[in-house]
Formats: sequence, C-alpha cells, structure tokens
Amino acid sequence: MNAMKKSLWVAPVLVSALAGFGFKWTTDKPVENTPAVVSDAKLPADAAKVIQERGLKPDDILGAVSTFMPSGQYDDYMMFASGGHSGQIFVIGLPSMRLLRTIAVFEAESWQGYGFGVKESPLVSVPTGGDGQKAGWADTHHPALSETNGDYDGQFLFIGDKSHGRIAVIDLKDFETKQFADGPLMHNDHGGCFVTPNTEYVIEGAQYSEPLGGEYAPISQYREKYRGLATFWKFDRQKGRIDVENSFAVELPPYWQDLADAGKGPSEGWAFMNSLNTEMATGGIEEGNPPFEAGTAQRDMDYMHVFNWKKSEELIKAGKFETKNGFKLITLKTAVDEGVLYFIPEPKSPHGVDVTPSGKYMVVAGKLDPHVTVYSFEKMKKAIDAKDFEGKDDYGVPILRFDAVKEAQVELGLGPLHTQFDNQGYAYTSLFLESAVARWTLGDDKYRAPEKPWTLVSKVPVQFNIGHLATAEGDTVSPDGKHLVALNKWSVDRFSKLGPLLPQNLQLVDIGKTGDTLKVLYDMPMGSGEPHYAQIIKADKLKTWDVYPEIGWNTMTQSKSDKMVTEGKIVRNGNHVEVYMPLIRSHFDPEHIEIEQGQHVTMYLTNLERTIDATHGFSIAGYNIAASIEPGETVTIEFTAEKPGVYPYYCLEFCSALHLEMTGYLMVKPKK
Ligand code: RUQ
Ligand code: CUA
Repeated sequence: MNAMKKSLWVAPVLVSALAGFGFKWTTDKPVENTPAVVSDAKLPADAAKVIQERGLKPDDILGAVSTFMPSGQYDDYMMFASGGHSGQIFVIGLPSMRLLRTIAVFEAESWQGYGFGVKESPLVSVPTGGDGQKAGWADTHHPALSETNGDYDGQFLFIGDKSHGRIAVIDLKDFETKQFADGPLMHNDHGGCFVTPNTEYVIEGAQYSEPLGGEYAPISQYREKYRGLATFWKFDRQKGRIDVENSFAVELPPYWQDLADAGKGPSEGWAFMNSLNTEMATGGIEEGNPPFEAGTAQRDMDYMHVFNWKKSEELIKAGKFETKNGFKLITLKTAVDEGVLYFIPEPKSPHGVDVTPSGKYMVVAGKLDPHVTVYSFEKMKKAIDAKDFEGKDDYGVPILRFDAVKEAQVELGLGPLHTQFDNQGYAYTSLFLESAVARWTLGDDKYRAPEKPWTLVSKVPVQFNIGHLATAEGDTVSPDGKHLVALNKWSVDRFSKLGPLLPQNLQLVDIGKTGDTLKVLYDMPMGSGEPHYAQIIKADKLKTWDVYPEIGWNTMTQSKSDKMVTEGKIVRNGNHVEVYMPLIRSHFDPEHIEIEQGQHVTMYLTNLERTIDATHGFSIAGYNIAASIEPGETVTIEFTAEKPGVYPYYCLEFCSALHLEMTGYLMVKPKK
C-alpha cells in the first residue's frame, strides 16, 4: 500500500474511482508531482468498470500504468537479449516490454532476407554443416554493446555463439549483422562476449576444453593434450569489424572457462574470467566414472583467471607468440613467464563474474555457494606486485591467496548466478534455486546505499528459475537504475497452455525506489529461442538510420555501391547474365528475365524509395531466394539457373495497394 500511496502514477481520480469499487485505500493528500495530464483528466467511467470486471488488484494497476505505452510514444530503453539456440537477438522496448525486432545473426531468417542468397551478409546461404562447414544454427548467449570510456555508446553490438565458438558483429546504424569472427582453435565458447572499456577488444572465453586447433587426442590424455582458451578479438571501430589479424588467444589449462568481465577505472587493462572443473574431471558415467555433474564439484575452490590484457598486447607486438592455424596464440608458458595470467581461488563452481561500476571490485557468484564473493582489485594488484602467492597450479600458474584479495562475502541465498548494478549503491544477484532477485549493498564510494555495506537488503520472488538479469546500463561505469529485467528460464503456469514447449518469462522489476520493496511490474512471454543474457541501453544513445543515407547503399561496406541504377537493364556476357533492377512502388524493372538453362545470373536490386518503411522484398519461387531491400539499399543475388521452367518473382513486403502486381517472370529456357 505504502508504495501505492507514494506512486507518482496513481492520480487521486484513479484512487477515488477504485475506492468506488470496493478498494479500501485512501490518500491523505493529493499525490505530489502528479502530472497534470493525469490529475486533471476525468478517468473514463469505463476504466473503473474494466478494473472491476477484470478483478485487477492495486499492484496490477501499478504494473499496467508503469508499462503501458500510448500509441506513438517511444520506449525509454532498449534491451538487446540473446536468442539462445534461435541464433538471433531480440530487441525489446522498456518499460513496455514489447518485442520490437529480432536481428538475424547466425541463422537464416527470411523476413530480413538473411541467409537466402543476398551476398551483402556474412550468411549468404543456409549452410548445412559437414565438410568443416558451420551448421546453420547457433546458440547465442551474451550480447555486449560497444563502449566508450566504459559507457555504452550505441554503435555496435557483439554476440557469442556457444555452439560453434564464434562472435558476430552487428552495426546498430541499421541493426544488421556484418561479420562472424570464428576462432580456429576451439569449437565452443561460453564467456563471450565482453568488451573492454573502449572496445579495444571483445573477449571470448572458451568453455569445454579440447585439444586446440581441432586436433585429436583421446580423453585419457586430457591433462596433457586438452586446453582451455581465452580469445581477445581486436575491434576496429573505424571499419566496424573485428581485426582478426591483430586478435590473439591465450592458452589456458584444461579447466572450463566461463563468464568474463573487463576491468574498468582502476582495473582497466585487466580482465577476469571464471572457471569450473579445475578438478579436470573427464566424465564417463557409462564406464562407472563419476558423471561430470559430480566430478566437477569435488574441490571447494575453482579459479578466477586474471588477465593483464594490456601486457598481452605488448607480448603480441614484441612477437612473443606462436601461430596456430593462422591465429596468434600466447602459450600458457609465455603467459606465466611474462606475468599476464594469475589465478584466484573462488568458491565451488562459480558462474558470473561482474566488475562493479567503479571498477574496484569483482563480484563472483558460486552456483553451489549461498554467498557472493567480492574481490578487491587493489588487493589483487598488491598481491601480484608482492608475489604473494599460495602456490601454483599443475600448469605453473601462480595462485593468489584467497584471504589476501577477498573484500567481502555476502550471504544471499540459494544458487546465486549473476550480478548487476544500479546508481544507488545496490547490486542485484539472480538466485536460480530460490527463483528470486537479491538486492544487496556495495561497499563502494562511487554510489552509496543508505544501509550497511556488503549486506543483503531485500529479495523479490520471480517466476521461475532466473538465469541472468539485466539492469539499465547495468554493465557500465554509470548504471541508470530504474529497470531490472529477470530472464527466467521456466514459466510453468504463467501463461496460457501452449503445448509442452513453454516460453521463457522475462519479468520487468521496478528498482527505482530506494527502501521500497522491489516490485515485479510485467511478465513478458518470450515465445522464441531462449534468451540468456541481455544488455539495456538508453534509447536515445542509438543513432539509427531511418532510411539508408543514399540510394544504392551497400550495407556491408556502408557506402554507396556502383551497381545502382534508376532504370532496369540486362547485360549479357556469354554465359553470364547481369540484371540491374530498380524497385519502386509497385514494380520491378525489368519484369521479364529470359535466360538459358545453366547460365550464371547476378542481380543487383536497388530500392529507390526514400520513404521511411517503404521496404520491398524479392523472391524467386523455386530458387530458395529471399531478400529484404530497405529504402535506399542495393543487394546482390547470384545463382546458376540450373532448373529450366518459368519462375515468378515477386515482392514479399505488402508495400502498396498494388503490391500483388509487383511481380515478374524469370524464364529459363531448357538447354537444347
Ligand atoms: S550463462 S548457460 Cu550466461 Cu548464466 Cu550461459
Ligand atoms: Cu514491393 Cu510489395
């Protein structure tokens, strides 16, 4: 009730309207700061009726008025959520929690004309796997927005594919995927991706150890031949691409590396990565060995990997690396000898490592430990400089003493996984086993909560089984507070019956009010893929294009293409046929393309429209071709006309009243 009374959103009018329907709450005085639009307006009589008919409770109404977005008004924040094994990214507006877009990344997606023949794309055609080819699917886990001085800058987005160990680059000017960076040393990753404060590097931590470079070794040689890996992908902001040539990897012991975070402020130049299975368990349940789930949980401690990436960069410049499969690799021995790698004990099977906004502390949540452990970077640095080690691991990596670098341990509850931050001095940790979010205080000087530092303050239950959580600007040096989204893995009974495969439940939690209990405002069913992590950016930081800057835009080079024409033409050169085709409401030019079986066809399609939203599609029935050509865009399609016959092509987007008439015929004459 208390929160209701204070809420800016609930106008006296609404309160009295509700009172008339049996709600027993009152306001002692008119709510201060109530926007005039609300307080002066007469609430339609129907509103109270709807509230009664639907049996809405006060908290429901608070949720509704906090999240409802009037037509034409824009959301304040955008959340980029990974799509799990849908291979995509979901763009969700906050506070409305509406799915605004998907971004095709590793998987073909026909609405976006992605993966069905358009050449201006890292995924030209749906791969089928085999022969060293990557399969046409992915398991996207951790999106990372580009940063400038530790703040999201709204320019680029990166995402890792756990199933194939690669990273994609998305340009946020047009929300399109531009590049896959595919490391040649490992088949999988998990701790990817995380950016350094000026996006110098995109960090990708491998997960399940393997012999590096796709080599073979039996599992009995696990300790000698299998290895872990951390890849530091160099990002060229000017080009908007990962610079593979200047990227490098660091060889690691065969522990399973997990999530990572980059240092900032005082810890800038360093990176932190969790690991599990320092037991080096090799499974084999069928042979009577302990299964992985038991084998990896035998020791009390695993190791946080602490990297000095600035120093690694110097090693690369000095030529102190090996080249494996054409990729620069700092060997484990070099990493140890040159002091770029240290270990810190962390309690049982840790999962998330999150650097606080000030960059002074690293928060580690251990899945099997009810605490989060907070490490001080200052203490780490001191211990490293003083060579204050408790010993070395089997591979010679120095291990810092837990007690020398620990700042605090905060008991939160069961199954802590990930931590995010706000601008009031609170941290928020997801509790998987408890299905709750814990709010606790940082003992930091950047933001200070009124309560005692390093203390659990409150918890809010979520439904159900929360994995990650994301706060607004939560990974930056200056989080915004206000919104938190719990990315819950199970939804159980929250939504209508939909068969045995259920959506996830993304819950919006109001974290804006100090002292008040946290409130879940909205449940968003995510009926596609499985979002893992998400980042939330202030919407006005995104400087997206409404239409492409010039007609004839090549979206891969982000510059004008020389293939654009305003009048259609067909150029025949022996067996090669080039079709230059402009598109405008509501026709293609040409409408007839006559070729001979076996001829090679290159089509350049240009959307001449300058009107926002006037997108045209292009598809050739029977040729597995689908393109989306946004206003100004030029795309290239190439195919060999192997099948004779007549193939209608048509526009896929309902672009005008005469959209059905936007069509043509590809006529493939059979060979004599
Ligand atoms: S993690 S299972 Cu982000 Cu918690 Cu992938
Ligand atoms: Cu163009 Cu429909």
